[in-house]
Amino acid sequence: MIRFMKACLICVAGLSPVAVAAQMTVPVARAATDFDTWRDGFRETALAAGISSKVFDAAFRNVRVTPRTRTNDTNQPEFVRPIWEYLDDAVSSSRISTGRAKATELGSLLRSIERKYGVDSETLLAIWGMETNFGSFRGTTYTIEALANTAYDGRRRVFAEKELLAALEILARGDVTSAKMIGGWSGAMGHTQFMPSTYLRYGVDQNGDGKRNIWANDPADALASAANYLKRLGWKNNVPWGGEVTLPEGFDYALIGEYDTRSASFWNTRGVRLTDGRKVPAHGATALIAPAGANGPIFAVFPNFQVIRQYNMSVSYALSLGHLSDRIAGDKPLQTSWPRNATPLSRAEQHEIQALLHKRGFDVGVIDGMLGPKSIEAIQAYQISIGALADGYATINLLKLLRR
Ligand SMILES: [Ca+2]
Repeated sequence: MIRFMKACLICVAGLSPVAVAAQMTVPVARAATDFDTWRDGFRETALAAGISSKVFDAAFRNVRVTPRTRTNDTNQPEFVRPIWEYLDDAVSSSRISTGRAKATELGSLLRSIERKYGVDSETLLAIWGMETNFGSFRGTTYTIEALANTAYDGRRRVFAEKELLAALEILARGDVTSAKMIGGWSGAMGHTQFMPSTYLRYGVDQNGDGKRNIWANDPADALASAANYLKRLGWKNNVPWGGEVTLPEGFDYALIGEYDTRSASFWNTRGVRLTDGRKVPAHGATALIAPAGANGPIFAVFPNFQVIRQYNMSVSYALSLGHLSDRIAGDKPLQTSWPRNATPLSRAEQHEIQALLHKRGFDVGVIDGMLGPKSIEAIQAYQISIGALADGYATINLLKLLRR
């Protein structure tokens, strides 16, 4: 284990994964044999799927077990990161200012993408900023090696092997050479961190050189590809994703919930307002979400929010992306502060909350330690049943109540 951690420090220091693997002694020597077994089996799958042996063997020529991929994959944080910490990083002042600078620098490119795909430049800049800090952290891992390690590791084998087949198809087409197919350890590639299957489906050639090149320093193809993806997911141009709102005294918190969509007039009649005092604008099905409960900011979210959620399933990601795009466009920071002194819950405690709610007959959906919209609804139902404020927010106190 100590050896493993040392190896990881070495790889942070900049040695290539292959060099790191070469320095590992006993554990890797054993694992490598198993890796070869996995690779030979997957080779048959790939050949049956139409990948030529020439493409496969060239793509896998120096691919080894890499401690980088495996440690990153297994060292998921034990505590669930509070949404405000996520937003602090994602919507930092330097990211906002870089986004504004890029808006000027790449104005004509962004306008041409917007005309073609109907996705505004601030949203694209926010994606670019969130994914790779505007292209500055596009990863250093050979995508085949990244995915091969995930597949070999076993826990996400089906997913990783499907993406590997897509990556091999990209190489077979000659869209990029294996030397240039570089990305993150998860297998996401280029400026907007597309998985290989996403690239095959949504990648486009924006700069007109006949190739869909999301790996180049020129971000044109990657940004247009992200715009194309959002468009295909149903993005509506010139419509906000949502906005922070204020609630009137005595508001019924049971109405809050991502699945509980209503018309703007429904919310306006009940006294909901944007933080600048304006009425909630009519942009179709609108829900209210309270990601940190009644003591944090509340948001009205429109259909574009759901488009972002399909792009990346995390609510923290979707809110950060939306808010970053607003800030790049010149909007103010959030008006309500987050409950920053709240004790973060661990994945295990969230799991326990779900299990205890389930035991009491509340439908939490899948009991997986992740509190999605279904679990939030179950918390609200429980809160209503005990006469508490139904904001759906999971806290240590809620867990203590459930344990009784
Ligand atoms: Ca191109």
